[in-house]
Amino acid sequence: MTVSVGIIMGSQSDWATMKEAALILDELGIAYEAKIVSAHRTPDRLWDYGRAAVSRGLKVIIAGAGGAAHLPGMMASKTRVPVIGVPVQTKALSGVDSLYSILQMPKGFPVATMAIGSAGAANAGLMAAGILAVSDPAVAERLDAWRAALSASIPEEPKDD
Ligand code: RP5
Repeated sequence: MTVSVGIIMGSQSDWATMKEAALILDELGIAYEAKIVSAHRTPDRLWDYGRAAVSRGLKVIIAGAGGAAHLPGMMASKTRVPVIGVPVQTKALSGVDSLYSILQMPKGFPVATMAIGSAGAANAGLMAAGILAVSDPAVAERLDAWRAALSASIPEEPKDD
């Protein structure tokens, strides 16, 4: 299967969050790769990844980082492949630092920014699936089924614990 989604993250420590995106893509049968690409610690790796993204056939990049989270924005500067940013929760500032670092992109280089933490990572997987579904009917069908199953799992009334 051709890899259409790249999941990149600034550190091994981000994987516990970013694997929520991977789990969603697994559920939807979407091929992806997961790589550590740090804006600060491995800037050449970031540049090489962004430069090759289009020619490698990547259709969406999910980029997660925490703190001074420059990875999603720098990747968006390097490739026209849509970048979905995931702010990783931090100990010092609870991920608000990550959120603001990713969210406030200047005009011209957008990053689709998700919520802080694991919900944001899972939603990044779903957002990537939605982008692919525009031109892939099989992905669209699986995504529709996933969404319907989630809705069906929600009870109409609360119950005591
Ligand atoms: C960022 O610094 C990473 O994205 C990570 O969220 C944060 C901390 O990295 P480690 O010190 O845990 O490697 O670049």
